[in-house]
Order: sequence, then C-alpha cells, then structure tokens
Amino acid sequence: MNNYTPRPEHKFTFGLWTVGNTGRDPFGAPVREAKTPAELVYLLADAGAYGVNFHDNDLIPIDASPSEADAIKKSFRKALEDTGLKVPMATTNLFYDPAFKDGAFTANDPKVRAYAIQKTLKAIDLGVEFGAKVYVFWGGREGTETDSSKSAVDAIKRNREAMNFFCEYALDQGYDLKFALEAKPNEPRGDLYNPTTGHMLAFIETLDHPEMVGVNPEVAHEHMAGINFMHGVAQAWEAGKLFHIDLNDQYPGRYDQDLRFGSRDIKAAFYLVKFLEDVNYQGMRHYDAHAYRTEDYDGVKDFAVGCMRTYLILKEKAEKFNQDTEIQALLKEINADDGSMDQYFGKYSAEKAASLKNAEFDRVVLGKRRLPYERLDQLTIELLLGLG
Ligand code: GCO
Ligand code: MN
Ligand code: MN
Repeated sequence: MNNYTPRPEHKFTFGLWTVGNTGRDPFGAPVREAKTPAELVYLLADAGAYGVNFHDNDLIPIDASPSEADAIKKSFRKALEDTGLKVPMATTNLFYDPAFKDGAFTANDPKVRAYAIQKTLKAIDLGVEFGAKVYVFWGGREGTETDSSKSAVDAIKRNREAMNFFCEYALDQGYDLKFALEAKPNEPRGDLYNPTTGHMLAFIETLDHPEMVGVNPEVAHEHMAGINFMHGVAQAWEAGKLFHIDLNDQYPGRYDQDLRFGSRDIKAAFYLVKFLEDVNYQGMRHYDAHAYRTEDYDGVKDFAVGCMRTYLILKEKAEKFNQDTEIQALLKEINADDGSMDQYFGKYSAEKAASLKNAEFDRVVLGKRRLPYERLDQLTIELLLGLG
C-alpha cells in the first residue's frame, strides 16, 4: 500500500454513467456490455471510491414499471449496503429522450417544460431517497442550433422560474439539499445558455434563493471554452459557491472527450488539485469521465483507479511545492511587501483618495522590476516531471 492508493476517506466519487459508459459514440456501437447499477457499485468499491452518483434514468430506465423500479432499487440498495458506498449527488437526465430535443426548462413547447419540471421533481425525490445532499443541473439541451427559434431572454427567464420552483419544492419537503449548476459551452446543442461557470455564478444571484444554489464546474467544459478552469473554480470558491466539481480532462477545441483526469493537461490538473487542497475544499472529488473505447471492464477499472491515483500524486506534488525552499523563497521575493502602501488600500475615504492622488510613483522603476516567473515555472515543471 502506498500513498496513492484510493481510499473512501479521499471522497472520490463517480457517476453510474461514467464507469457504466459502454463506449457508444456518434460513429459506433457499444464496445462493452451494459452493467447493472448494482454491478457498477461493486466495481467502484473495488477501485477504492467513496461514492456513486446517478441520473434518474441511470438507475431506473425511463419506461420501467413500478415493480421493475422497486426491484432495481432493492439490488442497488443492497450493493450500497454491502460496499458502504454513498450517494452524495444525484441529477436528472433531461437530454436523452426525444421529448427534450428542443431543451427541457427552456423548450418552446410548454408541455415539454412542464414534463421536464415533473421529471425533475420525481428525480429529486429519488436522489434524496438514496441520501444525496447535492443535486446537479446540467442543461445539455438548454440551447439552440438556430437563434431564430428562441428568445435568449425568454430562455433565461424560463430557466430561472424552474430553479425557483425547485428551491421552493426542496424547502417545502424539508430536504437537506443544495443545488449545483453545471455550465457547458456547447454539445449536444450547437450553443448552450449559461455557457461557463462565470455565467452560472451571475445567474444564481438572480434567483429567489441564491443561498441554496452553487455551481458544479467541469474541467472539460471550461477547456472546451478555452478558459482557465482553476480560475473559474477559484471564483466559485471565493463566492462560497463551489458545491461540487466534475473532474476529467479535455483538449481545447475538440468534441467533448471526457478523458481520464490529468491525462491531457497535467499542469492545469496540478494547479487545480493544489487549489482544492490549499483551500481545504470539503466537497466530493467527482469524476465525470469515461474509459477509452478500446477497453473492457478491466480497463474501466484501470481508468477509474488512474483518475484517483493522479489526483493523489498531484496532491503530494502540491505538498512538495508548498515545502520546496527555492520555490517558497521565490514566492516570498515576488510577494514582498513592506506595508508602505497599506495607507492607500482598503475602504474608500475622500482623504485616502486625495493622499493617493498626491503620492509619487517612479513608473520606470516599477516597470524595471524583475519578476522571476521563468525560474518559478521551470521549478514547477521539474517538480511535476519528478525532480525536486
Ligand atoms: C456532459 C455532462 C454530464 C453531466 C451530467 C450530470 O458533458 O455530458 O458533463 O455528464 O455532468 O449529466 O449532470
Ligand atoms: Mn461533460
Ligand atoms: Mn459533467
């Protein structure tokens, strides 16, 4: 046993749809036989995960009869009891069925919107039944191919009304539940509304119960948008809104790849893990990724273990970064502060503004100061490459 062996206390979770992904893609048929939710629970427990999350229809097929649903729930519950795995998060599938081809909460057809709300109310009940404390909303079909079809303002208003409805519902039911909104710029729709975590954070502030709603940022989604994931996570964290996180990896500018965590941009993954560990993020480390299509279920286990090992390795690297004398000396130099400027910072006062306007700064000297970021970055790279 080494430090990199995933264990339940690390709070690693996977969606049923991740390890249960059969490798079907727009060009090809499944390459792995489907496993039941209970079988996937045993697989995840074997890999060292803490928990398993699901969409309503990952657990209960959309057309299951009540007796079929009961039987599935029974065997799933038994697998959870046998393994000790938890269900920290649940969500609704509002993208697969043809009924949602024009969106769910934002669809133009009011019957589709009402059905989407109904499906979500029932899915929330199902998640809570299995102990979920976080409920994720990912609006995979909440968008357009042609903006002739829909008012973007109406779409935002419809989405807001639905979220307000769910908040009141959770309060009414006395559920101990928080909501986490997951942004994605595109795919499966041509363009999705609220396309980044930043958009979501702004949207949340317009809700009736913003305190109940946070975000679920995903590495791949922000990388698809070509932006720095850790910055978005930091912004969410600073706002008290980092309720959940979807870890995976992604080359920018490509289709949604859902790669094993840290397998593409090690440096970005490092800064992310370092951030989560430095701020002592208490939430789940959830993987929303899937194994290559070339794998069988042994490979799926390799994939799951790989996601978690990479996190633990990067966590150790972050500790090394924080203890490295040369890195820390450089950071001290870069952040040197003799306190002489404190008089100008902080809360505004007319006196402060007046004295700042009279202060003298040597612009040329400021511009000449060397900031040794090349050395700092090289040391970071060497640490990641195994030196130091
Ligand atoms: C995707 C999304 C989904 C969501 C999931 C939970 O790109 O398909 O990331 O996997 O995370 O629906 O809400
Ligand atoms: Mn995704
Ligand atoms: Mn996701």
